[in-house]
Amino acid sequence: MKKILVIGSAGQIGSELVFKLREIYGDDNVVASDKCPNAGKKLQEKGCLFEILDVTDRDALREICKKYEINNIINMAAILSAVGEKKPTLAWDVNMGGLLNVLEVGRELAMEQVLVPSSIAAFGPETPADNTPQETILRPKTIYGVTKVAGELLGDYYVQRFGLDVRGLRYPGIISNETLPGGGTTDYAVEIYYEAIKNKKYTCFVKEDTRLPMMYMPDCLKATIDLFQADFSKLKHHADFNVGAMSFTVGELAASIKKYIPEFKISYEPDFRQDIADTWPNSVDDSCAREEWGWKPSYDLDAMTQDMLKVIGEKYEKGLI
Ligand code: VAH
Repeated sequence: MKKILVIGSAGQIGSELVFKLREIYGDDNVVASDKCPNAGKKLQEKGCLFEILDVTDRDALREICKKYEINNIINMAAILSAVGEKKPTLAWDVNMGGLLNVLEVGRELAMEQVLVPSSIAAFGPETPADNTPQETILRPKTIYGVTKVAGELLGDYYVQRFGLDVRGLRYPGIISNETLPGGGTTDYAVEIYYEAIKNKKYTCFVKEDTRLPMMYMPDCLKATIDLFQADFSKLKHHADFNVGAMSFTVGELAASIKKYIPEFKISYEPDFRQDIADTWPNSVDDSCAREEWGWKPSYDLDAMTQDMLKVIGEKYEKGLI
């Protein structure tokens, strides 16, 4: 029986992954955790098992794993790229200190699996930008990217040195309508939909021709669970799978929205996050994920835009946003 601990359950991905895992493995076999007590209240109101946990506290992590007999950990706790550039030592402490705690507790308690996501932020300006290969130059220019490269290497080390089953995906920008992202460079691709519904206009903090790999949350959850459920013996890679779904510029995103909200207006005021976005690829080659565990995305830009505008529009009508 899998008993799964999700760390960072208040975050953009964690807050939806918890419910997907509960559907598959049963409500009593998924424990949500986060350092944010308020998030815990919301999750508990929805019936989730919840524990307050700061991923940098190894003893607390170990106690929770023992209390619930956890045998699988999914760690979604992270300081993302934009906040990381403002607080680099915090990003290191959470992203690396937290990861080491998860790997060590996973090793000590002989976990079945530890899933620790990476990001396209692991790539840098020297990396081939189009159809970025699985094996390539990893010289990121953000502390977030540094922690993602180091995290991939540390995860793979725990596989080969201790035989711990560690897996991870290089998430692209993730777009969703449940929990707002917190402090990423790709947040514009979420904000734009909310502003289009509420104000019919948006001022974007990166330029119109900024092209990045992106993925809709349903595909993000599908990729995460497909990798989580994959046969370990078929994996040639472990903590660093490229996964792709789509790649678009801000201009293309705005045009997709205008198909449904013709009066939508966008303007551009690039800030420091433009410099981060400029170091990331335009698109990725995810053939290894497709070959090793059958990855296949479902959503393209227009399908995502239709669903985002529908769900956010309904929330707006109900006065929820
Ligand atoms: C960020 N949303 O913008 C994250 C993600 C690829 C970007 O890792 O920092």
